[in-house]
Amino acid sequence: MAFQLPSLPYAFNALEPHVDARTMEIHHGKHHQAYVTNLNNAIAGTDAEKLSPEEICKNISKYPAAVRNNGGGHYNHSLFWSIMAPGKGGAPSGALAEAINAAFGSFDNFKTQFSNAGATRFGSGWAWLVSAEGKLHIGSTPNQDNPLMDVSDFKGSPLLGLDVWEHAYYLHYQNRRPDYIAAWWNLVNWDAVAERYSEAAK
Ligand code: MN3
Repeated sequence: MAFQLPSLPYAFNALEPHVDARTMEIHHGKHHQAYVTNLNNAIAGTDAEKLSPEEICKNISKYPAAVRNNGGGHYNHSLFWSIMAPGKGGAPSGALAEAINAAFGSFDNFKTQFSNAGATRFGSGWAWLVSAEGKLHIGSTPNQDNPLMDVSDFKGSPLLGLDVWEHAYYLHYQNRRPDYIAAWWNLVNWDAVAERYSEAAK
């Protein structure tokens, strides 16, 4: 098997009350697992088995839809688990905080714009904070697309991603996507985001 489901770095119930245990169990164990399984099936016997998810995404126009959907799904969810952690939230510091202030005026403005990108993404998709040519940008992508993909209208190095598919929140929040987004800020692991920012700057 080329790709494997990464284990969650915390327990299913660790993100409560903001994201409930049952949602995490299904989201990680069923949804993410299905992306991994379907990606492996879609690339079986091809050269893509030797590539990283990043490399596949950057050349996604060369692949069939099954690779775009499931390769994106695998990359996006792996990132998503890694930028959340229990007892986090708050605000970034250091170079990332300065870059956010420079791009969006203030951390509060950034949060408002990012929340809005997630809330207004029609149907299923993701909200993103990316770094591109030394500047930060907020945007969103449909389905399991992401800003690494050569087919995406919105491009950059993903620093922070928010899953706004209904499967990410419906059990607990039903149709109240904005409530899910508001609660999710309590989980953002800014240390992990800052590490991605410094990697992207290299
Ligand atoms: Mn999801």
